[in-house]
Amino acid sequence: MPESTAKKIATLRQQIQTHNYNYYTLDTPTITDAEYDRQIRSLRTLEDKYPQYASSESPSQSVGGPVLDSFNKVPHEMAMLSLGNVYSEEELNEFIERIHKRLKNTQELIFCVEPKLDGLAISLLYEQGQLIRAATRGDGSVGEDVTYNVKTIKNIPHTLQGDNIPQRLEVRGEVVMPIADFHAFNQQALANDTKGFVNPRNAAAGSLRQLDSNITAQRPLAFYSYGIGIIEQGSLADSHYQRLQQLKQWGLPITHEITQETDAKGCITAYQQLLANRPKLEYEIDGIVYKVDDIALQEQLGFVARAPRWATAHKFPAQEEQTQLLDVEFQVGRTGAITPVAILEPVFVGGVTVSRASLHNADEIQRLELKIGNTVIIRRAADVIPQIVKALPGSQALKEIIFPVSCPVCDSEIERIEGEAIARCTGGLYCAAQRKEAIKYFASRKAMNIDGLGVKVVEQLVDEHLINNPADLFTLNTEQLVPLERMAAKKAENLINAIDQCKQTTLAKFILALGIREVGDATAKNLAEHFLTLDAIQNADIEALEQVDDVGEIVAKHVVTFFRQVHNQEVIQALIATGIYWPEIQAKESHELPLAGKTYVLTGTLTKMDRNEAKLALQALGAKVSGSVSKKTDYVVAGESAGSKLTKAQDLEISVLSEDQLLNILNRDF
Ligand code: 5U1
Repeated sequence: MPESTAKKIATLRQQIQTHNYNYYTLDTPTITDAEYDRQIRSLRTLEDKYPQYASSESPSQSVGGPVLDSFNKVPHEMAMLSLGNVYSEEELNEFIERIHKRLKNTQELIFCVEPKLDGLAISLLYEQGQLIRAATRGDGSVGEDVTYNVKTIKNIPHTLQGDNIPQRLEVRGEVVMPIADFHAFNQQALANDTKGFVNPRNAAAGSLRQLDSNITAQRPLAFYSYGIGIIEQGSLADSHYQRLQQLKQWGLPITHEITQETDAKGCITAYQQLLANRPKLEYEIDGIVYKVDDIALQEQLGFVARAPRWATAHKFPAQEEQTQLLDVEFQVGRTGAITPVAILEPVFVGGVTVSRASLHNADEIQRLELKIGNTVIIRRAADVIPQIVKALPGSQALKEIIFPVSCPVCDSEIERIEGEAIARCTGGLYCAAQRKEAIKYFASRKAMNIDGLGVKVVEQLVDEHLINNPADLFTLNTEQLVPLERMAAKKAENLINAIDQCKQTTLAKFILALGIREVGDATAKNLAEHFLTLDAIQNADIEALEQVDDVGEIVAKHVVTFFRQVHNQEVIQALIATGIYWPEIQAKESHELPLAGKTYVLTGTLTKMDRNEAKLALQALGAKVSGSVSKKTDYVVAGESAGSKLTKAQDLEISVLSEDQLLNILNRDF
């Protein structure tokens, strides 16, 4: 074994510890993440190759340890206490009053004021500057040994840096999952179809209490110190605030919002400032802690009933409460999106009374396994809309939640495209919820181009009940318009003329103006040129629609469903009855093209051109290209990994072409 190996390992460990300190304590990394990863990898490679140098203190150990059967019990040498609470300025004054009384003095007190993190309390034991054990709080007297797990938390130093480090030092603090990491973790869980966590606190607790520390190592946890337990053979400052600064010097993280305040007034100002800043903090907090700063006074005050007399927590309004799910309503948005909304027994949470919460879509109801009558947990983090995070397991369930099949506003069909989360009402022209948007779109420049019928005018016309759908525009007269805001007689007259003039249009613009989902101007033009008449488009089935350039299965379904709605048909008839007209479209002389009258289906992966290119090239030669195989199909072009369409073609004895055969046809000199 080369003599320099031990030295190499020691140097790498030292370098990595310095980078950890620079990154986590000083917030000023001096190397890139990639370089840091390279150093960790080099160290691990050496440690794997020369196991005689393995050390539990090595920074490489922050990837996890052996899988345990259970956690060992750890008796705390000094009990881990809990905190009393105050809920108002008055109660804070009483707390301070009690301290003055006990100390038998009235001199001004200095308080160290810290955010109260909403995580999991732990104790870290350092001997000769090395982290040798980490334990949960447990019942305050006995905790659980979570050393392997804690060593994976990136901002916890395995070795303290600097001078005057006591021989034995117990540091206490909170493990949290930062809010941004919590959201990213849940997002990933959703994508992987695995369970996420209800809130950052549960995420921290669930991640830390893993018997396999390799799992903990993959969780984005962070630690912040708030106090000291045992100190042996070493002395520390006699101010709590200074002690926290000392911990920071040694490489232990502390929160950024720690201040020193004088008496109640300063404490209350700090409370209000922290509460206002709460939405911007990187970690979740549930209050503020006021501590007598002078350690000698702390010792004089002592404890009562397992809580110190020298400290108290001032809680913020709770961000989670439980209540009952009374019902679910289905709201229809401006674009027809159907949103389930939970109706709740009103509950005070996050500083406001909440009686409704969006359930977003049908998948969310399923994910939460929600039933009417359930007791649910409502979460309203500051400035965030209220959310149902969980139904309490085993709570009463009175009724299933049934997603409607027809629109609760206009009774048109509700459509949900496979793979899309949102369900939508298809009564675009008629539905009262979509009225304003439908009319604005109808009148817009690229559709019917009604000059002077802007967004504001449409809104007033609908609000004043002068129109309910686009056809009603053609019944308006100047007398009805003049009383509207900023509508002089001349303007009203111009608008009536513009409405009248728009009647002369094109079939493509009329189709576009109907506002069918995913039918933009190019698709509307293709539909018009392909089918030539409105009747033909209205009567086309999915297969026929799929013959049109740029129309796939989804758009074809939207078109069919739109025209199937009786209410939409009625509005279209009313529009035509107003005298809207367009010039007849001449059919393109496609029968003269070489592939006229032939229907092709493309399936599987084409390697020499993409599917759309092939479709356009075939259409340019007069062929129809369909998305599905039927008796009407003449040829199926089968690319790599062709599946059910190829099988169907074989069953129906339809000619199957390879990609090369297709290329021969496209390149032929007709
Ligand atoms: N910031 C902070 N949180 N926290 C929690 N300080 C703090 N101190 C605590 C607890 C339970 O207890 C000591 C005062 C004993």
